[in-house]
Amino acid sequence: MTDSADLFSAVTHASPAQDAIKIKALRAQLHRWAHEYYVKDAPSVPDAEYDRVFRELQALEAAHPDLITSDSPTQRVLGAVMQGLAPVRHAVPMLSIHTETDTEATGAQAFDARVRRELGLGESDPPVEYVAEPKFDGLAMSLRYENGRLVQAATRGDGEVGEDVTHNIRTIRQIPLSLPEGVPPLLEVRGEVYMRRADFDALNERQRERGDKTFVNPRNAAAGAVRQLDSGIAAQRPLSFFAYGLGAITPAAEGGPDFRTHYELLQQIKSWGFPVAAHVHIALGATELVAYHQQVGASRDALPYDIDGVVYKVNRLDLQRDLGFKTREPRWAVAHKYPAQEMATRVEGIDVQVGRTGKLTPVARLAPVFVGGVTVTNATLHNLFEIRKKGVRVGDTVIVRRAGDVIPEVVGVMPGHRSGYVKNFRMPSQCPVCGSAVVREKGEANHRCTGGLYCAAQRKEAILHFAARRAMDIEGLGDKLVDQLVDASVIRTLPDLYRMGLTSLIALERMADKSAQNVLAALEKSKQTTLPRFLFGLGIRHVGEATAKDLARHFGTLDAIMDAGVEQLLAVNDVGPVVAQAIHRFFEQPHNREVVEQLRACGVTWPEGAPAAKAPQVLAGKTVVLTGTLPTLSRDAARDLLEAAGAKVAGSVSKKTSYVVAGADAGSKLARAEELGVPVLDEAGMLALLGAPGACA
Ligand code: 5U1
Repeated sequence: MTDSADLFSAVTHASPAQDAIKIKALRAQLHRWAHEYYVKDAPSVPDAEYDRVFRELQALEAAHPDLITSDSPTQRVLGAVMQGLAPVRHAVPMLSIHTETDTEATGAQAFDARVRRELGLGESDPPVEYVAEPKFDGLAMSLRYENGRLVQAATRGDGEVGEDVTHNIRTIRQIPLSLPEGVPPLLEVRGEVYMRRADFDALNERQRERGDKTFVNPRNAAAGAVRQLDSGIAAQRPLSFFAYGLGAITPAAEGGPDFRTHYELLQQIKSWGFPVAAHVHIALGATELVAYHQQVGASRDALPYDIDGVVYKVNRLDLQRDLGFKTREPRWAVAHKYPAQEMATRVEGIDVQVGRTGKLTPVARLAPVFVGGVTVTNATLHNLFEIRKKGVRVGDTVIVRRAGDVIPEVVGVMPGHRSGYVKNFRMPSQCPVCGSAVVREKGEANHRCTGGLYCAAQRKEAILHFAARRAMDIEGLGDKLVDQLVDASVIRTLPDLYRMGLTSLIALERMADKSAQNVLAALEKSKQTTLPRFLFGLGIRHVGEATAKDLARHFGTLDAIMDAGVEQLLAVNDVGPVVAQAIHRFFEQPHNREVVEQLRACGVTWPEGAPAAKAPQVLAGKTVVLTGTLPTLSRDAARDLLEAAGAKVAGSVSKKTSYVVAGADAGSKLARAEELGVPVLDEAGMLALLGAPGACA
């Protein structure tokens, strides 16, 4: 028996004919779910369910390789590495589009006037009907379907001959590999492959973390991905697609569709399963085109993708035919641009900013430049390695990019613009805000300030973390109040929380007497805490709840932890060199130690003692899900008890869940447990399992 047959036998014992039917059904289901997820943005099943069905299909296909078809969802990444990209002659040339860069009104008016003139329309004739669409900043693509199957994807190239990039385009989940019944036997869908801004940012962040080259903008990242020879690489670069037109298609005389308007054509493309922009709009005459340009321009920053303009097209296809072409550009369409999102300017200095989490970011101070619709004077350089990689120095002329609401960034240096010798930028060794030591962890690109509790830049974040439910659990001390307290200089460091009185609280805007008293009561209550909560609340890098618990269990007292060397810290369960270094460095900073001492002096206390004996690990290897409100235990207390007994507490129910502990008003998790036959316990059942006598409120 082969491996694949082994795999298969685990799935089903059905006959090959039944498997073939099942394979077809699973593919249809996966196609539908992928369309809902990637095209409609409306997922109808959890990812885990998609993965389960995908694996089921994979197993069935492994058992019946002869039934694998190129349009199966399992075949998006084929794994083959191409030798080069083959040329493809387009059946219908891929046209480019004439660009108007004029101001809003004149660009649209000039186009409308030209169309009217060429159509021989007079002043008394009604306005021309147009379709207005966003112009995506990506890469034009032609997708050829034969008998409903994707057979070829080609770039525009010179308009006549492009490159075959089918292997990469197949990895784009928004692009259907097969189309519904009834599509024309020959169909070429044309549109733009692009990268969403969030996907671009995440990709660059990953590149940065790995120390790899970052991409200049989403268009370049998309273009690079599309032209990869290895589709495995393209699959890791998240691409998207919008359709905006057709190329070759079965003629109406041979049973193909007979569209009357461009709008109708777009609706049909959409119903075949392709993403079409939501902002497509029918506009009457120049006035409505101008309004569209302004409206889309105003929301440009909020769009999840880059657009560099809008496109106006005459809606009636018979009028398009009348207008015809001029060289490679249609006379019936025009692109009307927006201000550029990338501009060149001079770096006048490099400052260092400290973020809320202590990260140091070098920021280029720039000669003011109008980019992406605003005047920019600062742009992020991300970190020292980015500066080195891009070779940015003070005095250089650089390209600045500002797209959407994201922080403007320096994406590259214009060669040959450096005047004379300028020193390389160096990161400061002390935090420019608080003077604490600056460190960079091994393998990390970012430098950080170590004065977490003391540094003014990190104050708000440190207080919020300290007050969080899983840390000191100070009810009522949220985002807004912390902002007010820090901005009004009531609080500078954590101990100030316990020093402030009613007067300073009620002096804050919109702070009622009762709320102020509640906050003070919550602060007072928080003074009685546990060592793990306090340790976690300090916000030491890499010290999450679990590590805080391990440290408390191992050392027993805070002083023992504060005085521990790296070697001693390494002896703690799950503490590796990076975490040990971070803890040691944190307590090495006199500022941080001082804050801890002051907190103790303010009355923050916890039971200390010898390293605690480990509770019996009666739930080792078990996964438990908590749902609903338990009669006596808080969610955190229940979690603590379960974890102390060795259980893993998870957020969702699966077949692997050992128990669900359900309280009042338990919802879908309880239903799911019952559906899967997972044992359900109440609080008493859980305590019995732990061998605990009970819990008080
Ligand atoms: N939305 C859209 N973008 N775009 C680009 N439509 C559109 N049409 C194009 C191009 C190059 O060309 C046709 C007018 C041929």
